[in-house]
Amino acid sequence: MSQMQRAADVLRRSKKIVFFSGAGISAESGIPTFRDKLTGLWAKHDPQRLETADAFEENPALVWGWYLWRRHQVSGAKPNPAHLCIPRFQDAGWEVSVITQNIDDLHERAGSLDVVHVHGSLMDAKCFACHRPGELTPDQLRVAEEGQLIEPPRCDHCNARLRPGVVWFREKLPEDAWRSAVRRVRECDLLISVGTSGVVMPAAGIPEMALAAGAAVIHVNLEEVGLVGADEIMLKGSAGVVLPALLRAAGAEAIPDHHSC
Ligand code: BV8
Ligand code: ZN
Repeated sequence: MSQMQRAADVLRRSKKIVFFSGAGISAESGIPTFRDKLTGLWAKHDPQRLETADAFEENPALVWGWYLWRRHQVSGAKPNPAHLCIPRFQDAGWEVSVITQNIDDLHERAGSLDVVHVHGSLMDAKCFACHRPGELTPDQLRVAEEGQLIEPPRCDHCNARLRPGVVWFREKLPEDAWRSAVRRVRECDLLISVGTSGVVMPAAGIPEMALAAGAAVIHVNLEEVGLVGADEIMLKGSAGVVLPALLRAAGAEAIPDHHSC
């Protein structure tokens, strides 16, 4: 029995599915993954270095400029067949939720209704000091070119700098997001991990958490990921091809046989 047939079998026997996604699911939308080299001004920077409160304190204009550029890239991108396929699992009758490490809004723009962002969102800004949310005007969102240094706006309440509403390294994950992620993982029958290198903790522990709770786990990735349990299945390939193929293999006949699921 092929891995795809095994996966379709497990899917047919499942009711509650969690899709756990990383940067790889947005790659086919043209959003660089963390494994891709940074380009432009940031080429000489290591994302893990830029994604810290220290880097923001040291050079707020560099970090704010980088996030504005990433937000600009995302607003110019479109959900790809992988994002678009996930709501079709819901249409076909499965109970679906998404837990994403990504800070883009491509899952939402693809029509996914239950999306948990464990690492925050590019669309949010908050005060670096008092943590109150900050509203950005269209003018404050304007970024002319890659690599522009942009001084962040100030908090209306305490006048400290605004920062991106994302989780940086050595920062706690948002309690409510993490709690709802854990609940969904513990209640699911199947977790489909899509496009993640599984390095950054505690999010990277989610597939193991699903296995420990008795769920099956399907990995969708261009590369083989290390399987630890008998209940793990590896579907190698790009997410935009594999997810539609999985849905068809599970006999969700309603889905027309074209790429965008
Ligand atoms: C925490 C938001 C503690 C921002 C991100 C030492 C010192 C300090 C901390 C640590 C330490 N050692 C470990 C830690 C913990 C640290 C950590 O895990 N570090 C790693 C590097 C070892 N974690 C933290 O710091 C976390 N916080 O621990 O706090 C604490 C506890 C209590 C109280 C106070 C503090 C916070 C981590 C969150 C960091 N923020 N993002 C932003 O995006 O700018 S992480 C960011 O990187 C992503 O969110 C994601 O999590 C990670 C990147 O991983 P992926 O998404 O998987 O992307 P990647 O490019 O790596 O891989 C892409 C994959 O897709 C590949 O496998 C590729 O093959 C595949 N692919 C590509 N194309 C396709 C595809 N697959 C299918 N189809 C395709 N087309
Ligand atoms: Zn403030």
